[in-house]
Amino acid sequence: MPTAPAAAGESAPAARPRSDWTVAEVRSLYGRPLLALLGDAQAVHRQWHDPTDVQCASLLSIKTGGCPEDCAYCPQSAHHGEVDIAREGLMAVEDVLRLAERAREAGASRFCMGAAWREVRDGPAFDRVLEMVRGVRALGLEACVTLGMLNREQAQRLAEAGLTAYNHNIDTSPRFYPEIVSTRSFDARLETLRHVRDAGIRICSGGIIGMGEGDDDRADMLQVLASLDPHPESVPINALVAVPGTPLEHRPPVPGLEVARCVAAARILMPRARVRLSAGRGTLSREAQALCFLAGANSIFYGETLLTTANADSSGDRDLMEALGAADPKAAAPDAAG
Ligand code: SAM
Ligand code: DTB
Ligand code: SF4
Repeated sequence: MPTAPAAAGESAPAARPRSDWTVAEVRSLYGRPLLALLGDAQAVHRQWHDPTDVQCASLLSIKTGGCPEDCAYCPQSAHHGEVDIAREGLMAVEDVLRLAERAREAGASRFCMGAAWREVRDGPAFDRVLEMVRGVRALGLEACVTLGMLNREQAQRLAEAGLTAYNHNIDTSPRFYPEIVSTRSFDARLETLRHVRDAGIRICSGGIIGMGEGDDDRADMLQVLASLDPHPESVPINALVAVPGTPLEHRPPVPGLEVARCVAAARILMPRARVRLSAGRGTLSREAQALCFLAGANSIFYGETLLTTANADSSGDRDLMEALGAADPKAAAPDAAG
């Protein structure tokens, strides 16, 4: 396997993280022997973060299904008529805030709201989402939304409502992207991220592994994320949840060691980011998850459901956090990073 120049020592806390990684460098890093990669990732992680600090983010689908986009992985696309999913219109503000309060009581520090929209359209629905953002912030929680594509003014309005972060994943490599999404371009994703950044909102952007891409695609996806300057404050690493009725329904689960490799590379490339072990965590063993936390993951989605699929079981998560000596989710406070 190819080896890369020592990565860990390059990232002293005082140094500015690099945004000039080349594709060749990142592919070489990604292909390092796993034990070497994990060791370096752990060293970088300890330089920049408290290793016992694991952020718990809560996720809610505020508008479900019937999305006009054709994303092969997504159960919410209207193109996948065979998926067994109940479409729901945009939720009422009071209902969202009640659930946000409950998530806060359960220990979440960030409340993330997702809508199955291709893009934001100005009007009453967007106004309602702005109201939700203001309400979640008023509860003392960080607020994150993922609403599809945004223009400059919409990003500005979200910033004015107090939004902490905007989630917009690049999903995979530029090369593999057209095999997964046919209704929008990779560049359009980057444009929305520019609008988010220019409005002063933190960026949450990552991707999905296990869709049939190769290691070079995984590396290239991370290279694009690590080329953003500054880096995204949060980087969700999702393992595909293969939902029956989607074109990717028969994809085998991603082995835990591959998730750990991806997390480790993300940690080395983006030392300051919160790397979130996101969808697909429910099928990983406790030991595989522990390896991912050692590799530098420091955030999870906590709660019984993701958007439409089951998440890892919450009581199992509490036991796991206790067994690992990670900070008690109930004591988690909103933080300055991520
Ligand atoms: N519609 C908006 C968009 O696409 O930006 C926001 C919601 S969308 C469901 C948010 C992200 O969830 C996607 O970008 C994708 O990375 C992730 N996602 C969706 N379905 C998934 C699945 N089956 N497995 C893993 N991640 C998934
Ligand atoms: C992210 O990267 N993963 C979350 C969140 N951002 C919005 C979504 C995961 C969705 C998994 C499939 C589902 O539950 O529908
Ligand atoms: Fe729609 Fe987002 Fe799902 Fe794509 S990922 S189908 S844009 S909800």
